[in-house]
Amino acid sequence: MDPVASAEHLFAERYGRRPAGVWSAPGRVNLIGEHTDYNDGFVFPFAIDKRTTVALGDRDDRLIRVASTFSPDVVELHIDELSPDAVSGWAAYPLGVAWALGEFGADLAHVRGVDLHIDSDVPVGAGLSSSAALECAVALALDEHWGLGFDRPTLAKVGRLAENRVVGAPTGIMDQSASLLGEHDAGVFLDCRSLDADVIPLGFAASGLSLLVIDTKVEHAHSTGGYAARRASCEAGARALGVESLRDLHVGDLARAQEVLDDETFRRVRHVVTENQRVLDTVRSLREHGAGSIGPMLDASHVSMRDDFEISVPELDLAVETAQANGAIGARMTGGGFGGAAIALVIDALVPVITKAVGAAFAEHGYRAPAIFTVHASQGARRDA
Ligand code: GAF
Repeated sequence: MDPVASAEHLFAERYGRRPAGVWSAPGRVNLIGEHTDYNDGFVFPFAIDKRTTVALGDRDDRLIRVASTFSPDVVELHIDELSPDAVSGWAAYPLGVAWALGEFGADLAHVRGVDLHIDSDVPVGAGLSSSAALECAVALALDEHWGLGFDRPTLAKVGRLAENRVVGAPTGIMDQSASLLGEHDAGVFLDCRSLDADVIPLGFAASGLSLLVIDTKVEHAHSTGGYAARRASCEAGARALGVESLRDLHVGDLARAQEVLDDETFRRVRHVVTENQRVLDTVRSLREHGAGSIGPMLDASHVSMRDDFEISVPELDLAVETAQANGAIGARMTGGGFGGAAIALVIDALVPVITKAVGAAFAEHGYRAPAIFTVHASQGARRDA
C-alpha cells in the first residue's frame, strides 16, 4: 500500500472515519556543517526519502487525540491544557508542537480539536532526525488545517521550540529546516543566523554517485550530557573571545583564540570555525566542480569531530575508515554524534563493496551489525491528500 493510502487506512481503523487530510515530512541527512547551527553558522543538510505521515480529522470538541503505529497508547489533551510539561513519551512531540504554535502567536482559543494518526519509516535513533520529521509533519498539518498562515522558517522554529522545551534537548534549527525546506535532488544551504536558505542541486545520481547511510545502532540522546556540554563550551568560547557567537570568528582568528582559551575549549572552537569554512568550501566546490569534488571536506569534517569536538565513537570511526579504505569519495559521521549514523559518498558500483566491507569490519570488531542503505534527497514537508 502506498504511504498515503496506508495513512488513510490506519486513521480509519483507529477513529472509524476518513481523515480530512494527510501530511508528511522527511528525516534528514546532514551532508556537512555539524554543531554549527546553534553557533549561528552554516549547514548543508538534505531531506531524505524516508517520511513521517500524519493523517488528521476534525473533532467537534477541543481535544487533541494522538495515536501512532509506534505505540498502542492513544493520548488526548484539551487544547487549553497544552503545555511543555503536560505529556511525556512520543506523544509529547505532536502535542509539544501544538503548544509551540501558540507560543508563536497562533490563536488556539478558537480552533477545534483534531484526531491525529502518525506513521513513519524514518528509523528512530539512527541520527536521521525522526523527531524533526514528526515535529514538521504535525506543524504543517496543524498550520494548514487551522489556517494559521505561518511560513516555513517559522514552522521550523516551532519544531525547534517543541524539541527544546518538550524533549529538553538544546538543539539548533538545522533538522527542522531540512525537513521543511528540502527539495528533490537538492541540499539546503542554510545560514543559521539570517535563516536565508539556498536550495542547491546535488546531482549525485547524474554523477553516478550514491549516498550511503551506515547506522551504527549505537544509541544517542541529545537531551543528555554530551550535546549540551558541547554547546556550553561553544558559548563559553564565544564569551571569552568577546564575540556574539562563534560564527563571528574566522580561520585567521584561531591563533588568538589559542592564546586566550584553555586547550579543550580551543579545540571545540576550532571545530566550529573550521566546519563553517568547510560548509562554504563544499558548496563552492559542488557548484564549480560537481559532487565528485566534495570528498576532502567530508573527510576533514570527520577528523575535526573526532579529534577536536570529540563526539565520535569507535563504531562511527570504523564505519568512516572502512568506507574510505574501500574507495569512498568522502565519509564522515553525521548528526549530533555520540552514536547514530555515518555517511559515505560513493561511486554507484562500489555500494555493494563498501556495504560488505563495513559489515565485515563490524563483525570482526564484535560490534552490533550496522544497517547500511542509500538515501536520496527528497521533497520537504507537504500535504499528500
Ligand atoms: C542534532 C541537532 F538537532 C541539530 O540542531 C544539530 O545541532 C546537529 O545535532 C549537529 O549538527 O541533529
